Amino acid sequence: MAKKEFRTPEQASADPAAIPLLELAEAMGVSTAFSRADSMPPCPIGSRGMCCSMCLMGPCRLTKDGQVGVCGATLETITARIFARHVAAGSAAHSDHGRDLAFTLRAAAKGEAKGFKIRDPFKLKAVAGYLGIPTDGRPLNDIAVDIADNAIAQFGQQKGELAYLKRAPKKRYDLWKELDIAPRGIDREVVEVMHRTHMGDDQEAEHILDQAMRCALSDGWGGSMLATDISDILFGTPSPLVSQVNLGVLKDDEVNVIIHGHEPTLAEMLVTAMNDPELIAYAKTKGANGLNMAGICCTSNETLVRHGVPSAGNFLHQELAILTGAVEAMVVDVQCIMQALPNLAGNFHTEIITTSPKVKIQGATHIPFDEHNALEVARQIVRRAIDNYPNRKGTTIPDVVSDVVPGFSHEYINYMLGGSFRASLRPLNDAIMSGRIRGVVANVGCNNPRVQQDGAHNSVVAQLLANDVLVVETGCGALASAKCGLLLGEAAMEWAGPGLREVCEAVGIPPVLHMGSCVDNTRILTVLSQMATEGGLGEDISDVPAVALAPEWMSEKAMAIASYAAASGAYVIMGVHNPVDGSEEVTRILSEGWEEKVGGKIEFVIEPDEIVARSLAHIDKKRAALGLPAYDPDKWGKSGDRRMEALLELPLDVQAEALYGMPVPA
Ligand code: XCC
Ligand code: SF4
Repeated sequence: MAKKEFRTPEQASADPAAIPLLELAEAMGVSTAFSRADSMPPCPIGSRGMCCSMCLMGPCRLTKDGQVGVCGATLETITARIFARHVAAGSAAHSDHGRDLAFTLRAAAKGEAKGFKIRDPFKLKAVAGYLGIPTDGRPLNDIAVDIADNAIAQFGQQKGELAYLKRAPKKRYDLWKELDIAPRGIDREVVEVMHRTHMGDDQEAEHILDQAMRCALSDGWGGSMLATDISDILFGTPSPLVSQVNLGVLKDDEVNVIIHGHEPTLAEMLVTAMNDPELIAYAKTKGANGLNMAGICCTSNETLVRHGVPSAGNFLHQELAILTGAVEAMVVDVQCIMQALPNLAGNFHTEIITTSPKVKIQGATHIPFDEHNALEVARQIVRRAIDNYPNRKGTTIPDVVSDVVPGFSHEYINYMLGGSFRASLRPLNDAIMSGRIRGVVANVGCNNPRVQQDGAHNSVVAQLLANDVLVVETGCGALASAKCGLLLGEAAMEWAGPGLREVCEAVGIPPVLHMGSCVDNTRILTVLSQMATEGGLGEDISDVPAVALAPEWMSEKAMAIASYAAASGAYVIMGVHNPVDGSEEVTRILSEGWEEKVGGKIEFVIEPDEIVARSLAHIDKKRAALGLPAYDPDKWGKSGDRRMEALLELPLDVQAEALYGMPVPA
């Protein structure tokens, strides 16, 4: 066997904050996901979707086309089954998060969840409207109980269809009905994937993958969309604010509490507890100057976009944060939490605290909460963190932070483009139609230690901006852009092409919009639906010059998102490697097959340059199909701030003549 190759820190991460900490890990002789990935290459059979373990006659490891499992299953059946199960797990994770929020909303409205209340009555009424719940003259809490009950019922619904499907363009909705992939109930679709992929059931790849689409749609237009909506009702709909991102947000002289995972519920209460004067005073008695909260992954995105709680970074920063030695408590809830954390934390004073009744990790302290006692539990956790502060030894906090302006909900994008009285996406559609903006790309998804951290995210986003593509982001992709300064109006404008820059300057937005956490990819579905129905960009999501990317994905949730995006009509490109590579037929179904069927598709493309090339080609193809002018960067950049800058270089009288049409009097 060839000797294992370990990457240098610079090869492992594009983020300068990661470098000193990866060096420290090496010096300490402790492993991280980066080094573990180097020392354990992926299984060559499993990574291509060729290992079936769905019954005990196997596992059957197929190595070439034509081979079959003990039961006779072909490679395409096996690969499709594995893909579908990943989609089911991802959908289950997102949707279960939505379910818990529905229960929290119910408890809050009934006055049974101390600290929680309805923060956004406008959103409450909008959601009631989608669900057909009357609002006129009714107390907010009564409406909220009805919304919660309706949402909870959609999880267990057996027949009919999910209420939010009608939020898609009519053409899309009709297509789902016609193809019989309109999801009936959220839990039902997950269960049906599990059933159909059990040994001896559905054995036609395309048919299995149809159910994968239906299951994913129940996440995108069901569980995840409800999670976003209910979070907005309970915690507020995001609007832009200023904050900071990267490990430099940790404070050398304060008690650092990191929240990590996905659900905003406990994190919201931690925000309250961390601002409690009594607890701040208590921290001072332990020699700390105050309390500092920061996030990792999507719990971070939730609190970043709503409260401006700084983010310590994305997925691959979770271990690096502990390596700073400055974290008193890392409070985790659900999803994307590495089991390596407690072991690594054992080298420092950091306490890992699991808080979800669903997640226990050996070596971590378990302090479970539910919506009824979240505030109390949050206070208890903060107290523990403070008590841990005197145990801190040396720290290595990289002096790296970026300013960010996150918080672009679809409501805010409408408002900012149209104003409060005529909120609409009209100006965005117009800008795309004129060609100032070439198209829209959603860059989302994880980090994956198999590829350089943030390397692909940064590369594709920079190239897309230069090509006048407006970029919207969520999840760890958004945090990657945040860390490299792309989520800030002025600095990021330097990256934008001339047309995109004009539009962003006119509206006052950065060219990369942070729209929230992974479940908030549903905000992107809403924007795309609205673009498709606003006029001028066709009448379905598949008509819009838009692409979705996950260049560094790793989680099953990313597969669910990719599948619902494709089933909604989007072209999705995923990086890293092709998990269905073992079957040419399954690779074909997900791309050409789905494109013929639903107008959207999934392709796996590793090279960032190729991802960009395919994205631009797709955008241009859609522009041409809509009869829009071909993209021409030379047409733009002669107005807006660029024009002002050029003007300011000229003699004063020329400036005045250009600006006011008359020379300045001497
Ligand atoms: Fe997890 Fe949502 Fe992926 Fe990041 S991006 S690694 S899923 S935290 Ni959704
Ligand atoms: Fe093997 Fe078939 Fe069992 Fe899969 S279901 S493990 S292919 S025998």
